[in-house]
Amino acid sequence: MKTHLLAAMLVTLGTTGALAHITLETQQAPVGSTYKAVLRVPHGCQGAATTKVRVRIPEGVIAIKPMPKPGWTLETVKGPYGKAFDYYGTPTSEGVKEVVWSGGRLLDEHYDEFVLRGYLTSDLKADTVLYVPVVQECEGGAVERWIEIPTEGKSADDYKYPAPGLKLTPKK
Ligand SMILES: [Cu+2]
Repeated sequence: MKTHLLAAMLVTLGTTGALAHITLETQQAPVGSTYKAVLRVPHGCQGAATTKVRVRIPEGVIAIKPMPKPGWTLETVKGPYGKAFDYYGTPTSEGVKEVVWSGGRLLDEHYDEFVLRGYLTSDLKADTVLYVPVVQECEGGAVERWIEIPTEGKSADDYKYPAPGLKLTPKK
């Protein structure tokens, strides 16, 4: 009886573990619009508590404003973009390229969300998927890199650590 229960639990954990990746709450948005990215962190690193979440801002996403999080230190890394993007008539050639929340402690058995806003420039291609690489660091030095970007013909399901994806739709 006990063995059965344990086996069933292991099967369940295995399944949810594979499905419970770091994902974006809203997985579709038009180019040429402001997008609120809610990153869902459903578990730690194989049982270890999450202590840092690093988000790399993809090229073409500008005017980033991360939401501060109580209990976490918020930092941004700024730098030049590959080109100047139009931001409501203002050419914008540099800005936030990475957002880091650190110093908190999100237990493996808990769930949390990390939020930022950004402008999806019209230079981004509609009808493609924009991937947002995220690195999750945990207690004890464990790291989970959600940075795998599916090659053509594959989907996030084909990967163990897919980057969260956002389907870009045509400008409204
Ligand atoms: Cu997972």
